[in-house]
Amino acid sequence: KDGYELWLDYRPIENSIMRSEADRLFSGIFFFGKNPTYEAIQKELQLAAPKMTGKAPIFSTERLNQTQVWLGTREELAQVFGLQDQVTIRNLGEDGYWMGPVVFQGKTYFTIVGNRPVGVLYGFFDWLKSLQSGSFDSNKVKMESPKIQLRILNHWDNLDRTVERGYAGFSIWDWHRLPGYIDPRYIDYARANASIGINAVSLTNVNANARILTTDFMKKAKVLADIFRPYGIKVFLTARFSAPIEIGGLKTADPLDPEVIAFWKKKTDEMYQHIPDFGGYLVKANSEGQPGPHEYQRTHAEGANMLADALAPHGGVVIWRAFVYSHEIDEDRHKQANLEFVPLDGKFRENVIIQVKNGAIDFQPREPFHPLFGAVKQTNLGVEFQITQEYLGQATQLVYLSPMWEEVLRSKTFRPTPNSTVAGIVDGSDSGQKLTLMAGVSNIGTDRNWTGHLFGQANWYAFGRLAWDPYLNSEQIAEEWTKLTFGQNPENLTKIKGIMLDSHEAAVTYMTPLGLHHIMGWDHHYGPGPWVTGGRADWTALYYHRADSLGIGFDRTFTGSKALEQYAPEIIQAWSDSEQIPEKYLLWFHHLPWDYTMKSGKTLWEEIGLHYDQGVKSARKMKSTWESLNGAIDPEQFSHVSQLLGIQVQEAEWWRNACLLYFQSISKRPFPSEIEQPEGDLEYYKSLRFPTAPGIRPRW
Ligand code: BDP
Repeated sequence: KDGYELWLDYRPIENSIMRSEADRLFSGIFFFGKNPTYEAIQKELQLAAPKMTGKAPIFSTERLNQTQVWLGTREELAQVFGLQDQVTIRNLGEDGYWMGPVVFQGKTYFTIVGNRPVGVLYGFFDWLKSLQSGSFDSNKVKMESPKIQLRILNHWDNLDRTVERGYAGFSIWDWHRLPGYIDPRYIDYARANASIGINAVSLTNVNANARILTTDFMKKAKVLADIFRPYGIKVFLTARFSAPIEIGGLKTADPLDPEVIAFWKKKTDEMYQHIPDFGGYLVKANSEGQPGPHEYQRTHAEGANMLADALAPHGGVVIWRAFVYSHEIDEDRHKQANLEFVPLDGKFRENVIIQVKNGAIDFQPREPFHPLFGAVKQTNLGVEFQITQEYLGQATQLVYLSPMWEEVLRSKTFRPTPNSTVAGIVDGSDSGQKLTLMAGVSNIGTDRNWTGHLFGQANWYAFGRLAWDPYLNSEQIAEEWTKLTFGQNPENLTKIKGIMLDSHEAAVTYMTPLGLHHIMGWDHHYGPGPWVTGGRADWTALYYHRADSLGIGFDRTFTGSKALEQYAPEIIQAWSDSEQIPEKYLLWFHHLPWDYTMKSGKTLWEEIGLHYDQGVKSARKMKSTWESLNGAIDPEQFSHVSQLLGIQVQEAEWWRNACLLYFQSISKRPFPSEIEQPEGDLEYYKSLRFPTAPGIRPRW
């Protein structure tokens, strides 16, 4: 098994009762209508049924005698039988589905109904999953609808097929051979996304190239949009703010300039001619050198609204990123998004949503939630997670990210209501916002298994599931994915789930324990680099850990950068006290003496050492648990992960040794005696170079 099939690797249903049930149901499938989405369902079943039951499915042409399963929209069913009363789907929104038994003239039909065909598709995938994992019950009614409207993957893919922070090969979008050549991967990609509820994709890097907005590229993007449409997936593109200059021949990109306004209107109208359901633009502006409205003394709102007005007549949306910071501003990078966006609250159009990274710095192994959540009242906010593991061992390390995302989603913001959470803001239940979004920066590439590391697939899967329902728990998601990927064996399941659920804490512990952050290698962010300095300060490790002879950590309290002030009073109160703040965030907000007494009674220096060492032990445990699966799972899967875990253990040791030697050179305290002594000295670790680390920002 090389991993290409992802979680859609249908296999013989193990439970015999379930298998004969599937056999019966697959022998009479009837669709109440005809459309490309139902055709997609048929194709999927043609693929799945023979693998699951050994027989091809039978699609019936009449709805009664031969039929066992009904599929259709509420409207389609109603026209034929007036069945709408049996299925309470009406309130389940555009993407929801109802499935369960429907009795007609004394016979029971297992029925999947949506308000739109795509709801039927989502229900169908859920049904297959329940048959596959042995939990299906034809007498049970199940209703589901996503809590978030836009469940979007953000590809950071360049037009030359390099991928910014991509660790699984090149971009799957073969722009050169589009529109003429359709790579079968495009269809498999759409199937995989639809099966987990992802309904939008931004195809191109946020560090955008204006050429994607030329007619030639629109024609290429159109082909992808046409492929994705039956699967309920809309296409978004990244809009480079300076496109009016670069491809429009204008002298300015000032968002209030009439010619610029006309340029975007015309571009957008043309886009909709090619892609009638085009989703809209994703924009990174005035951040890390990207052009934006600030060049013309205009605000982010003026920039976003100009694009929003061009999209509004077509129903399109502007996704405007809050990841803005400038090295010209002498402010803790942590504070800059709130400084920009809080004063603009209420100034954005209804079809603008601000996409906020989960934390204020940048996809660190662990970050406290971003202070913009809860700080605005009349601005749509979506959350952006990074599925690609830029700062988390890239595609060599097994780090199951769902627990990290869950931690953020469940974080209490205390605003706008005392019980508000990030999830409640993002899904609109606390914030009341109408437009909702969860974005995931894709980890997908041309590698045979799509994500480089087999367990990278679990992160793609988990992202889709959490975007559908941000209140799901990571264990349940891990269990679903593991069953679909490795089968049902309960012993294997317990082991694999255990590895997954421990993996994030393990990585944080051997990389950046106790609230340390951004101490990775220069630029590629691979491996430890706590000594990194020089150049732009807020890209260096020294800026973030602030270790000196007295202690370590970034003081963001009232005595420091005051970033903590951007949170709700309840948080300020608890976190400004080094005794009360959860230790996992300690050095994120406090600069403390090396001899500071921790909850354990040990000194901070000792605890840093013990944490790094514990991280290594956890990585070793993951590896040894995996080794015990030898012979119990597919050999190719086993060997792939086994080898990568071997590297992960070495990297965990590398992190521990490099960081402790470096911090020791500053703290001037001895290694805690119980820790293994490093093999090399600090100079050795500093001398290591990784010129071939993948995913580096292209310089051209
Ligand atoms: C950082 C990446 C950089 C991205 C940037 C972004 O290092 O390559 O361009 O985020 O999100 O994590 O725009």
